Parts: sequence; C-alpha cells; structure tokens
Amino acid sequence: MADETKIIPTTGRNNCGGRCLIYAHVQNGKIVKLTTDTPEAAGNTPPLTACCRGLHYHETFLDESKRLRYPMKRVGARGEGRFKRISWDEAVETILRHWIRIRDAYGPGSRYVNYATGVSGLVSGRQMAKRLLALDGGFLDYYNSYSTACVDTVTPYLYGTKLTGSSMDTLTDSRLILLWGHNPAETIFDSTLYYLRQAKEAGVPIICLDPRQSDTAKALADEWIGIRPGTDAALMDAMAYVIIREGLFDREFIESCCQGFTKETMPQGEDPSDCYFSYVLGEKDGQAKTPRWAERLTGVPAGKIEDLARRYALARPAALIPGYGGQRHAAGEQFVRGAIMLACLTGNVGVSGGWAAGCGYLNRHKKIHIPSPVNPYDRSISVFMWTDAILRGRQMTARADGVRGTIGDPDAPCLDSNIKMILNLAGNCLVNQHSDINRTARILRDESLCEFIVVSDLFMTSSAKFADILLPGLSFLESENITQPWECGDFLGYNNRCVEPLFEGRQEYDWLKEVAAGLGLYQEFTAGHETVEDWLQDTYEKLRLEERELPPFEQFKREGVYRYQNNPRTVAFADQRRDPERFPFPTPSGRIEIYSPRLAAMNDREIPPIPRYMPGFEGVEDPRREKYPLQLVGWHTKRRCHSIHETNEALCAVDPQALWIHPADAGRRGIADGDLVRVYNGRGATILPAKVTERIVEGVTAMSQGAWYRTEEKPGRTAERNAAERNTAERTDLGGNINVLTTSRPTPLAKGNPQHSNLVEVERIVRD
Ligand SMILES: Nc1nc2c(c(=O)[nH]1)N[C@H]1C(S)=C(S)[C@@H](COP(=O)(O)OP(=O)(O)OC[C@H]3O[C@@H](n4cnc5c(=O)[nH]c(N)nc54)[C@H](O)[C@@H]3O)O[C@H]1N2
Ligand SMILES: Nc1nc2c(c(=O)[nH]1)N[C@H]1C(S)=C(S)[C@@H](COP(=O)(O)OP(=O)(O)OC[C@H]3O[C@@H](n4cnc5c(=O)[nH]c(N)nc54)[C@H](O)[C@@H]3O)O[C@H]1N2
Ligand SMILES: [Mo]
Repeated sequence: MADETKIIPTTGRNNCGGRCLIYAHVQNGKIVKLTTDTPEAAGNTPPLTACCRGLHYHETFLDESKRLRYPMKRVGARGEGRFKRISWDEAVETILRHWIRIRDAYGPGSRYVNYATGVSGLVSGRQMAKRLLALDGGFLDYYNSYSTACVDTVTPYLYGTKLTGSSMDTLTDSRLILLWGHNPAETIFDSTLYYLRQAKEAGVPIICLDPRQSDTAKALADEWIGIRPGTDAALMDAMAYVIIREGLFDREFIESCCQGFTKETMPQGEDPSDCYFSYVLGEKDGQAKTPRWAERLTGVPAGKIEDLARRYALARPAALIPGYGGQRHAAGEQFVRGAIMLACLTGNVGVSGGWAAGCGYLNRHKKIHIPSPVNPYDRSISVFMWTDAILRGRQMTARADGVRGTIGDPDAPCLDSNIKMILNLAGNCLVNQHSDINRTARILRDESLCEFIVVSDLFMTSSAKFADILLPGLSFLESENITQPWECGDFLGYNNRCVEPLFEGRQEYDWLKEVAAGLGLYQEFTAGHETVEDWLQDTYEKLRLEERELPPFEQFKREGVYRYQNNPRTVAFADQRRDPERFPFPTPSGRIEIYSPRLAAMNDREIPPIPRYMPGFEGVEDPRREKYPLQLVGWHTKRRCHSIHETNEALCAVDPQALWIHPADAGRRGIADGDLVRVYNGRGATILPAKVTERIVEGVTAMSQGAWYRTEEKPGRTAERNAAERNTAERTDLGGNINVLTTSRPTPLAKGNPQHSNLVEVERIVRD
C-alpha cells in the first residue's frame, strides 16, 4: 500500500541564477514528482517558477547509479581517478594529519579553500572550512568571483560603491531597454524575466547586443545586434561620439556630477587633454571614435551604430542593462566602464526607468551570512590566480599579481607560502570550471606542488578525480539550508530535506566538526550549533530582528518561502541626482570619476584612466588570429547549472552540446551541420558536433560552458586512435569543454577570468 503523498516545499541552492520554489511529492520515502510555484500562489509578487532544470532535480541528484557513495582515498596517480573505499573515521584522521603537517611545515597561508558554488545556501562547506581555518591560525583567502570579477573591481572606481542597482519594477518607466551581453532567458537572474516581460507588455522596445542571437534575443527582443566579442567598448565609444557630436548628451548632469568628461572638469594636477571628450574626438591620437572606426572592430555597420546611439540618447529614460558575459573578457573592465559612461552621458543615472549599469547590487532586503572570525593571515589572491599561487605564490606581488592585504612594497613578494593544501567542497573549479584545463591538470598532478587535496561532491567530476581524499556530500533534497536570491529577488527560501540521505553521504559541516574536535577547536567552531539546522534557525532569528515582516521560523520552514510584501521602488543615486552638493558620490572627489586619478596613478598601459576600448588579448586585433582565426565565446546554457546536470540525459537533450559556427565559416572549412569538429588552439583541443547557424556573427564561434571534461575512449573509434590519444599527455577532450581552450592569463586590473576571450581554429573530423 502506498503511503499518503506528502508535499514538501523546498528551494534549490545551486548557483544557477535563480532560487525556484519546488514542491517535492514524496511517497514511501521517494520523490515521485516535483511541481513548482504558480502565479496565483505568488499573488502580486514575481512567481518563483522552476525552469527545466528545477523540475528534473530529483533525476539529477538522486540517481543512485551515479552518486558517490562512500569516503575514498586515492590509490593511483593523482588525477587518474582510482580510489579505494575508507571509513569516515579514516577520512577525518587523514585530513587532520595533513592539515596539521602542512600548517606546521609551511604556515597557515599555505592552505586554500577553492571557489565552489554547488552549495550556494546560507551554510556551505566552503565558508565553514574557512571559518575553521581562521580559528586555526589562518588561510590564504581570495577576493572576486568567477562571475563578476571585472564589474566588482572597477565599478567602485567610478561610483565609489557597488550598490548601483535600481529595483527592476522601475523598468516599466523606461522608453528603451538595451540588454548588453545579457541572456536572462537562460541565466534567470532571479525575477529579471518577470520584470522584462512587464516592460515589454508596457510597450518598451528591447534590443539585445550579443555575438549570438541568444534565447533572450529570440524570445524577448525587438532587435538583435550581433557584435564581435570583446569589442563592445568600441561600439560604446562610437555611440558616445555620435551623442556628443549631435549634442544629445545631458550636459547638466555630466557637468554637475561627473569628473573628467571635458577639460574643464578634469581633476587638478592631471593633464586636461587626457579627458574623455578629447579621447572620443581623437584630439590627441588623431583618431575620432566614429561609427566607421567602430564598424571595423565590432562588425556592426556604422549606420546601425548611429541609429542605436540616437535611439538610446533620445529615449529618456533608457536602461542599458549589462549582463556579466561582456566582462568575462580580456579587457572586461572596459566593458563595464563603457556602459557606465553611456549611462552618465545620457543622464540615465538616478532616474526611474534609467539604469546606472555597474554591479547593479541593491539593498532592498538584507542579506545574511554566517559570522566568520577574522582571518589572522590577511593576504588574499584573486580567485582566478590559485594555480599561480600553487606554482609561484612566494614570488607573487601586489602590483603584478593583485595580491591584497596589508602590504608595504607593492613590488615585493608578499605571500608566506605557495598553496600546499586545497579544500574543494561542492565545486568543480579545481578542473572543469577553471581555465586551461591541461595546464591545471599538469600542476595538480605534481604532488610535490600542492601536497593535499580534499574534495566533497555528489559525483565523480573531473575535479573529484584529482582528490587525495574524496568525500560523498548530500544534495539539497537530502539536507537543509536557507537560500537567498541574487539582486532582483524579494524573498527568502527554505531548503527543506525531502528524502533520507543516500549511502554514506554527509554534509561538510558534519565532518568539519570532527576535524575541529581533533584540532581542539570544537567549541569555537560550532559556537553552540550542533547542526546545520541550528545555524539556520539562529541566523534567521537574527535577521527577523531587522526584517520585521518575516514570520516565525517554524512557519517559514513549513511554507518553504517568505515573499516580502513591502518592496519600495528604489532608484540608485536618486539623492545624488537631485542634490549633488548635499549628497556627493562616495568617491574621493565626490563625483562620478569618469577620469580616475587612482587608475591613472597605476601608470599601467593596459589600465587607462578613462573608459575606452582596449583591444585586450585573444580578440579581433590579436596577431595570433593568423594561426587561430576564429573567436570563441562560452555562455551559460539552460541545460546545465555550470557543470551540474551533465549526468542527466533528459536535460542534455534540451540543448545538445555543439559548436555554434556561422555558415560562411563552416563552408570555408567544409563543415556541414551536425559534423563532428575538432576545435583547437595552442592550449588544447575538444571534439563536438557543429551547429551551423546564422544565430552567430561571422568569424565567431560559441560553445556553452560547463560540459564535462572527458578523455575516455570514445565508442566507435579505432583501437589505434584511442591508443594514440591515450599516449599523448595532453589528450583531446571529448566532452565539448571550453576550458581546454581558455587561458589562465588574468585581466589587467581585476585579475579576473577572461573565459570568453579565446582564439581557435576548427576542422572537420574525418570519422574513422
Ligand atoms: N542556465 C544557467 N543559468 C545560470 C548559470 C548556469 O550555469 N546555467 N550560472 C549562473 C551564474 S553563477 C552566473 S555568474 C550567471 C552568468 O551570467 P552571464 O555572465 O551574464 O552569462 P553568460 O552566458 O556568460 O553571458 C551572457 C551573454 O553574453 C554573451 N557574450 C559573450 N561575450 C560577449 C561579448 O564580448 N559582448 C557581448 N555583448 N556579449 C557577449 C553570451 O553570448 C551570452 O549570451 O548566470 C547564472 N545563471
Ligand atoms: N569557460 C568558462 N568557465 C566558467 C564560466 C564561464 O562563463 N566560462 N563561468 C564561471 C562562473 S560564473 C562560475 S560561478 C563558476 C562555477 O563553478 P563551480 O561552482 O565550480 O561550478 P558547478 O559546476 O556548479 O560545481 C558545483 C559542484 O557541486 C556539486 N554539488 C551540487 N550540489 C551539491 C551539494 O548539495 N553538496 C555537495 N557537496 N556538492 C554539490 C556538483 O556536483 C558540482 O560538481 O564557473 C566558472 N567557469
Ligand atoms: Mo557565476
């Protein structure tokens, strides 16, 4: 007899851009189906509807044939993927032994917790591990993320803050929306689509600028403008040229609120001819940044650039909303600055229906965190530079490598140690999601460099294969958490447990507690919280003291969500706009620093003091194009959350992994739609089918990021071919993973990940 079906509300906690509300229908301890939120239940707030991934969570996460079952230790060479089952006791003892040995031999700064977003709930293994390491003398921390390195770093140089976001309900006041390198139809960004649809229904035209005609461009836009990757800043410069020449700019705003637009508003002590105005008109370099000039770089016809500039400047208010795709590039900082520049030029800052660009963060509702003790080792590296810190941490400097902390001489090495121990908990950035996989694997294979690696995951990912100790975690369906939206969501989610844990899986907190006990730090580490649930309840109660409309914890947990009812419209910089004298911008000058004396002082050729196009590396102007003529970008596909769901065949069918290539580029190479192609450059090669399509700009290719790096033999190929491949140290990837092609060279200022800036060549594979 079947038990009665229990319906348990819960919310996903992966880093997928949304936090949907899910109802698990549970019978006899098993999930029989998942359903989701409805507009009726959401009332007058945006529904938290699951996408295709959300409705298949149970198939992905509870697939027993693919889950890691027990703690294991490595038996083969590192990275080979051979393991032996051990007990939890042995796992904890081994971790403890290496933890102490490495701390004592190399100092606390030799220990690193890798970026990992598989658990993006309130309590994660990643930040609990940092908590424990901080209590145990310290660790090498990171700043930035793989998501927003450039935008987070550069926005404060202009606005003095990252809080540049208005609430999205203001978009119904817009007269025009530009989605620039932004694809929320796939990337979700919480309730963005809900608000964009509202704007669209209110008649606001939407234009998408993207090298690909993205799903958003197809579904939502009135127009798609295809642009070559990494050239957005040139298009922005040319738009500014048109706007300035035709007198369409907001003179009052730019003169009262901005520094460095004209010679007259340049800061004291700087050369007036370095102002933005003079750059755009080409007063110094003799090159006016005309639409014709930009056409050569961007591939967008000059007439279209002129038209776009006029439309954007005349619409008032207009919202230029950048995604993060345009800043995950070699000169990603300049993409961010160019967008802010256009918003300032047209006076779209501080007005409802405009958009200030930049980070776009806002504080409509308070965010919560687990308190973390001060890290006694105060150095941090850019999140993208950890492989360098394994190789040459002791030579890294503040100036050249962006090391932060209390550092005297910016040119002196300032880390105590190279990285010797890595904890990689619920993440796949150890291999799959980090750039230049062949290089990363080479570094990790050498056990004399990083001596000890712990991985906790649900599946045998490429990162898991590089573990010394590999631990089985628990998915969100088997454990609890609190989930918070990104910026444009006004709710808090509870992640209820729906089924019993599979196999011997454990949450990271539960074994970290045992490590803490072994270090004599149990009391300090747990601070009275025996379980994850204790932390959740305690933190929620603290939040409730500030967000007064939140219900009692039990009710919140029972309902699985709380949707804030009191969501006042907010417009970033409305005060500054109204009264700049009384409300200065939080920059050193009190104005928006179009010309940044702080960046000028860096005196770095790659970091200009003003927003302007910079060619960057592996872009349209890179001489390496002679050898690798095609640009290659990635994107975040609806079929996966990064590398998650790759084990779920039903979801693979939603968007089969393929290389997007323009018919002209395909034709030149004898490639037909569906042919297997090899995509390669000096760093590696991957094989996948071609999708020949006009939805991508000529000269550009694209493959979605997150596919699993796979080098196993492929069925149907000759034994010789498989053997030949086995014998090359750097094997061809067979999964369509873009990160065998991406570079580990960081961006100039943020030291961020330029994972969309790649040059490649493509050839048709003759099947054997
Ligand atoms: N389905 C799904 N959604 C996700 C995620 C996921 O893995 N899967 N991940 C989430 C996370 S953690 C993040 S950080 C966000 C990422 O959000 P984004 O970084 O905004 O997403 P991307 O897909 O990388 O890029 C957005 C668009 O920019 C385009 N693009 C690339 N290069 C350029 C360029 O040079 N110029 C212009 N104009 N456009 C360019 C891409 O083709 C793409 O359509 O997504 C979140 N949402
Ligand atoms: N080339 C290229 N590379 C990129 C990007 C790009 O645009 N292009 N995007 C970058 C961005 S924006 C980001 S945020 C990173 C994301 O990088 P990651 O956070 O490393 O990506 P995920 O693939 O989501 O890894 C999450 C891992 O956690 C596991 N997991 C899921 N749920 C749980 C759980 O409940 N418990 C445990 N223990 N494990 C769990 C999953 O199996 C998966 O292996 O990737 C970056 N990499
Ligand atoms: Mo991200």
